Formats: sequence, structure tokens, C-alpha cells
Amino acid sequence: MPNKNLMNVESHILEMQRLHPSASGDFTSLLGDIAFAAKIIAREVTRAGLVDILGSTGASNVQGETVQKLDDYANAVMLKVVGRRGQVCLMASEELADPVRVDIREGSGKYVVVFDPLDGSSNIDANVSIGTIFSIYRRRSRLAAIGDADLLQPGRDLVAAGYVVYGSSTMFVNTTGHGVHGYTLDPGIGEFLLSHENIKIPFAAGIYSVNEGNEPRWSPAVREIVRRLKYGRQESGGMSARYIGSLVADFHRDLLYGGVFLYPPTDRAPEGKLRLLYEAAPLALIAEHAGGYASDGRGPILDLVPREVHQRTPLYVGSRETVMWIEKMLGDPTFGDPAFGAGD
Ligand code: AHM
Ligand code: MG
Repeated sequence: MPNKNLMNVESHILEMQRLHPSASGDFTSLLGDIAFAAKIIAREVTRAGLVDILGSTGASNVQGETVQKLDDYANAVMLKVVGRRGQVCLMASEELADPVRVDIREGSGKYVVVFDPLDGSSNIDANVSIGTIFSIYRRRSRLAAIGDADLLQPGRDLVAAGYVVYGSSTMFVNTTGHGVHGYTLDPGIGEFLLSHENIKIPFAAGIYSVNEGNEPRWSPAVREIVRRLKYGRQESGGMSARYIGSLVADFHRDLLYGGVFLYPPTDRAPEGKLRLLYEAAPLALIAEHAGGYASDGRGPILDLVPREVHQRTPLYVGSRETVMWIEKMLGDPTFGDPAFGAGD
């Protein structure tokens, strides 16, 4: 008996687009392009041990990080496939120093796409889950004048965002403003089929995810926050720790089970490690549309207006109650300061 599981990404998005009768179809086809790119990347990730695509290229990217061969591959696939029907005028990638203008020929060039082609790349060679993260903004300027103003938009202005997790199965998760939906790749037919409709994140976290190896480099307040997550706040018990070191995979698990992911500032990286445009803002949009929340420790990630494309930000994202509590504690100058007790 046919059921909702026979709905692929494009047909599901088309159905939601019926709410916008004037839509041209560009947006649906753009998401279709991203899903197609994800399938190609997934195929290569799955064969990674068989073909010569493991290991580093020997180069460093604009962030000074080692570029893996699969990073390069995923980046090239995204650039080639996404927006090839003229829907996109400008793209920026975590792997490229500068944004890329797209030759749109006859298309509308209505959209700007920003992506991290392969996140968690330090995990690639060990067969650990990795992901692709993407964001779609509407072009703001005239086509002849596109530039920074089109890229440096706050997450609040995103038209859509999502990620693909290459795990024990490949999943495509996105929001276009009408809930958060997950689609699982059926390798038999090569389609992402709707498997997780209208995902809602539990209100309070049961899991915390943070690289505790950084503890000596955290502020006293962050140290105290993590201590309380671990030992329990008030009468609620402590949480379980889960940390993969692939943001997409950590976030995905926390989204489904209820959890909080933290990448706080350290004394070596006072702005944190993660990138606002490529990582924090898209996941913040997903979190908020699933009923969760994302903060930089001061306020919503979605309200931050980027100053530059590769900007970093501290990130606290996941279950709403827990992230709000973290933000409140970080806003209290006495919290974690021994002179005031541990604060509360
Ligand atoms: P990448 O974009 O170079 O892969 O780096 C981002 C990754 C995230 O996936 C992950 O959350 C984080 O870096 C892990 O950092 P760390 O190794 O410091 O815990
Ligand atoms: Mg990344």
C-alpha cells in the first residue's frame, strides 16, 4: 500500500510549495540539486576505502586546516551541481577563500547558497559519520551588483537550510520554514524518501555534547556549566555525554534524542571554532524550527549579522530549555566565579 514513505524530497517540497501558488519552481529545483549532489557525495563516501580518496591532499584551506581529498571532492560536486539551472547567482564554501559568482545564463539567479561540503573531515579516514551543511538565502541586490550584502545576511533571513548526514544510512534533513523533515536515502532506488516528518526536539536535554579535552582552556563559567550538566541541576539527574566530533552527526543525534551541543570559546580561540555562516546559522534554523534554540552565549545565533564569510562563533544548540539556561548562566557575571560561590 503506497504511503508517505514514497514521497521523495522534491515531491514533498513541491507539496509544501503549494502554499505559495506564485512560486516559480526554482526553489524546489534548487533543493533537488542539493539532494542530487548529496547522493553523489554519499556514493563516494561509501566507497572511500576502495578508491584512492582517503587521506589529505597535502594542502591547507583558508582556515589553515588540512584539506582531505574527500573535502575537495565534495566541494567540487556542490559547485558543479548546485544551481546549474540558473537558480543561484553566488556561492560560498567553507573550503574556498572567496565566494564564487555563478554564470546564470537564462536563470533568475534568485538565490545565494552557502555550504560546508564535508563537515567533520578529521573523522573521514576512520569511517565515522560526517556531513554536508547548506544554507539558502534570497539574493538582495540587483544581479549586476551582487556581493557582500547578499552573503552577509543573518540566519533569520534564511529561506531554507539543512544538512546531510553520511552515517549508517544517509539522511537529508531540512527546513523551508514549514517544519523540519528528514529523508533517508534508499540505495535501491537512489532516492531520499520522507522518513522523519515534522521532527521536534525534546524540550530539555538528556545528552550533552562537548569536547571536554578543551576544559583547561574554557572560562570558569563554561566549566561550571558543563559540571552542572554532568552532575545534575536541581533535583534532575545528570546527563549522558556523547561526542563524535562531527557537528552534523552530534547535532542530528541531539535533535532526535534531546541534547545540547556546545562549542564554547577557548583561550586559544576566543570566537570559538565553528563558522557562523557555514555551520552555526543553518543548524540554528533547523533547531528553532524543531522547537529548540541556538545561542552564541549572549543571544540567538539567528540574529547575528555576519561581518565576514568565514567568521567564527561560539555555539550552544539543541533542546530549548537547556540552551536558554546556558545563555542565562553565561549572562550572569558572577556565575562560575569562586569569589561569589559557584553562582546559580
Ligand atoms: P571541519 O569543518 O573542518 O570538519 O571542522 C568542524 C568540526 C565539527 O564537525 C566538529 O563539531 C568540530 O569540528 C570538532 O572540533 P574538535 O575536534 O575541536 O572537537
Ligand atoms: Mg565544518
